[in-house]
Amino acid sequence: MRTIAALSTAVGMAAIAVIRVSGLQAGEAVRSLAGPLPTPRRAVRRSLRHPGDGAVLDDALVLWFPGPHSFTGEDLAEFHVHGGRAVISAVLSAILQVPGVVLAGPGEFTRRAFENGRLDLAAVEGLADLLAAETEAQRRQAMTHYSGAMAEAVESIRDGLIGAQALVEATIDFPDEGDVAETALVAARERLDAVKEEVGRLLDDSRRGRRIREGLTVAVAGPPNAGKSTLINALAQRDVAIVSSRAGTTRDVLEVHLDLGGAAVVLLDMAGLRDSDDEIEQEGVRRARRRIAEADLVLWLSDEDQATADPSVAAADAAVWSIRTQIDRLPPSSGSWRHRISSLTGEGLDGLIRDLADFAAQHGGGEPALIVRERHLAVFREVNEALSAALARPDWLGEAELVAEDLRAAVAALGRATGRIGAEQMLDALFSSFCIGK
Ligand SMILES: Nc1nc2c(ncn2[C@@H]2O[C@H](COP(=O)(O)OP(=O)(O)O)[C@@H](O)[C@H]2O)c(=O)[nH]1
Ligand SMILES: [Mg+2]
Repeated sequence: MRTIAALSTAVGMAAIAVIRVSGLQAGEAVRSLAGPLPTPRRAVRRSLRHPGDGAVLDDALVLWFPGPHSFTGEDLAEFHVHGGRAVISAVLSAILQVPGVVLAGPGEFTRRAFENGRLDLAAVEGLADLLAAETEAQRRQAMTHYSGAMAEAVESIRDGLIGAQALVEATIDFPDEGDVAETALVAARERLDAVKEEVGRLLDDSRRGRRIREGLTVAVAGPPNAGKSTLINALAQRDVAIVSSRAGTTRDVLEVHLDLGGAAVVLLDMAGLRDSDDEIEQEGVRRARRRIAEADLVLWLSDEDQATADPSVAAADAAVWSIRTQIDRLPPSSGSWRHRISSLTGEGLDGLIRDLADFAAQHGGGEPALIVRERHLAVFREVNEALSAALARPDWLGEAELVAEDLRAAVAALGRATGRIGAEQMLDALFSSFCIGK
């Protein structure tokens, strides 16, 4: 396998940049540029020289991690160089002159860590989430996955399943000892009940886990000119951290990522809901209605007292908060509103922010969850189905072989939570979500 090298820190001006090299030739790269290999895992200061003409390239820190005790499981070297573009480019191209060293592809360091058993699949996902984490809740959840929370949970569930399976299989092997078999099956069923309860608890918590990871979506809806965009801009000026905005066209849905007291909230600014002959506007309204249907919370904004919400809002699964806007211009005289605000004067905004933060903490905060991705959900649903199938069989004594088969299916499904799934495509997609150098 070829040795890979890449810049592992972000591109741009910085005090320090880290270049990593992993593979059989990593030691050779150190020797060519920096002289004898340093003591493992100790930073040493070296002049980096061009292997051809000996010209000094930079004054750097060099770290040497011999395999298998490195991030990738291979020999790995790190060069901590000055962060200028020309420095990085000179050092990297000198490293690439060492025979057998090539530029790494996206996620290739992490992929090697996975291939060499240094990280399981869920830990790789945790690392991807850690690099993408924008809020404290996301960071904590990603960190538990990176630290092996999934492997731990899987092991404890697997112990329960295998224990039950052994008991069931014993009754197949010794069919004549009826009483013993009955006792064994009762014990097996008890174990399975406990496992099923644990899996059910994890599944119940999965919505929250995915909300922490993806952010709670709050659709800001209302008729045109209700003040939707102005409210979102006003929130940006308040005590709320705007993490990022993903812009579309004005007719599209705009996502504004907020950090509300450590929880991720995605505000959706959307087209005003009304019937229109304009095709582009119709498309905007269609998209808005679709996002409303999937939102965790809908803010229905109106600057009129007698506004009826769009049917898509009434049909939404989510909670709907009615919000009367522009009260500085048009003081409300009636109507039952959860909040009355003016984005212009700021009246009512702090109350709305507090309410949103409480909602976010309740629905998308708290302790890290275990099921945080669609993939995890699919795995645990499959485990759950196999368990339910086993528990639903009326005659365990007569159907012991079938029960054992259900349990084998549950164990196999469970293995996919952390294991290698055969599906190369899924792995390719996961690793390409990393940048080059990760
Ligand atoms: N006086 C006043 N005008 C507002 C307020 N909020 C929005 N507006 C005005 O109402 C118009 C429509 O606002 P906009 O946010 O674009 O509405 P949207 O179509 O719902 O996004 C703009 O001219 C805003 O300046 C407010 O709280 N007070
Ligand atoms: Mg708008």
